[in-house]
Amino acid sequence: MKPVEIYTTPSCPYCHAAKGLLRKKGVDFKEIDVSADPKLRMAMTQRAGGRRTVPQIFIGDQHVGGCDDLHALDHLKQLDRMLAG
Ligand SMILES: N[C@@H](CCC(=O)N[C@@H](CS)C(=O)NCC(=O)O)C(=O)O
Repeated sequence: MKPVEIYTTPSCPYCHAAKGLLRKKGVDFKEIDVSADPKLRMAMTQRAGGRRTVPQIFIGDQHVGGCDDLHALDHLKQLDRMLAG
């Protein structure tokens, strides 16, 4: 299983939905809370190719995108393959 990282803020419903999907799949992830650290949020934006919203999700080195992107990959049956590597 590839490492999964998710940048979040505590009050973000999209972040909770994305984490819920990962948990439902039994996927461990590293959560990076950017709510109190503008520098961390800037680093997230740079890593995410300019995207500023949370969540931003990475599987291994691959940028997945946000919550909608994660669910879309799952609907397309591509998420499990990406997670497995
Ligand atoms: N379509 C995006 C929506 C993400 C979104 O709108 N996130 C909100 C927080 S719930 C956000 O980051 N808003 C801008 C901000 O907080 O600065 C996704 O699926 O991830």
